[in-house]
Amino acid sequence: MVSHAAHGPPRLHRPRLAVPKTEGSRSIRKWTGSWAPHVIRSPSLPVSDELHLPINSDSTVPPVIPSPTARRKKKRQVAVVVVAMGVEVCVKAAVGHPDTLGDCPFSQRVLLTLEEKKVPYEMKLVDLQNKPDWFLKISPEGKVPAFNGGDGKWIADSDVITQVIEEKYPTPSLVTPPEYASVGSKIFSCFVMFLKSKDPNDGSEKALLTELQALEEHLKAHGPFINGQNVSAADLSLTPKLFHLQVALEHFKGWKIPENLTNVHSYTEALFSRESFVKTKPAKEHLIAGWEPKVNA
Ligand SMILES: N[C@@H](CCC(=O)N[C@@H](CS)C(=O)NCC(=O)O)C(=O)O
Repeated sequence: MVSHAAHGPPRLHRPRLAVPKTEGSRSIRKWTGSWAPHVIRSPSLPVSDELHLPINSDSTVPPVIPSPTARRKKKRQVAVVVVAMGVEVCVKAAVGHPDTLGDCPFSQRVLLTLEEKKVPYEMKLVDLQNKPDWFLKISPEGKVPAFNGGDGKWIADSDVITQVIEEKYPTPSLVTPPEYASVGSKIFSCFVMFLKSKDPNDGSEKALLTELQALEEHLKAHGPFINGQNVSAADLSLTPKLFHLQVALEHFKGWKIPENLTNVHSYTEALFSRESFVKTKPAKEHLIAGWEPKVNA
């Protein structure tokens, strides 16, 4: 994974080509300029078919030998190389640490989806405190995640992005059956209400417990995951939110998910220890730093 914390997408330059003297019937061209050659975006090529091109100045471009007539007519030639653009995702950088992955659960949801499907991607960290111009151009609302599937078109919103990823990379399927799609969907808003609440009697804790209890019952009947034996999109949406809930409520309120919700506990343990999650999770201190201003507002 490559991150471009403070910089935008790499600029593309036309190469400077030197056409050396003809050696016998072959003409060898060498790159004399810096990378990169003129690029044609080719969304039709799958990422795995990306062409790996010579990139140092000594590299030899496979010779294209024009006929003598063509050579006379066309003195200057431009090499055109086809490169498949890869998947790119803009995600939140940690507060105060623009080079470190941050604590956006919606960004993590997208990363989890790509990781579970083993789609290679380039991650671009965005400092939301200081949004760069290149980011505001591709995400006018200034929100992460933003996703480019390789065709240069940027899309926002994790609901839309994960749907697009599912359509483009259907294997393994992460489709959640419609009847289970909203399981756990109110937990995050209830958690935020309770976290920000300064009134212990405003019902926000009870509302969160009701939602966690509903998840417990669903998992008991259909688990271990929302859609049974296999992880699906609903789990990948909920897991980062449950991580925020667990870390932030313990830190700010000394509150933990009740022990009797055993299925919820097994669920979070199973998901938090998955490779995809370990690879994409925020550090606890960054998650806490992300919530601090909202809790103390
Ligand atoms: N509904 C959006 C929510 C995305 C969102 O709210 N992202 C937050 C970061 S977690 C954001 O970019 N906020 C803009 C800001 O903080 O300036 C999604 O699912 O992608």
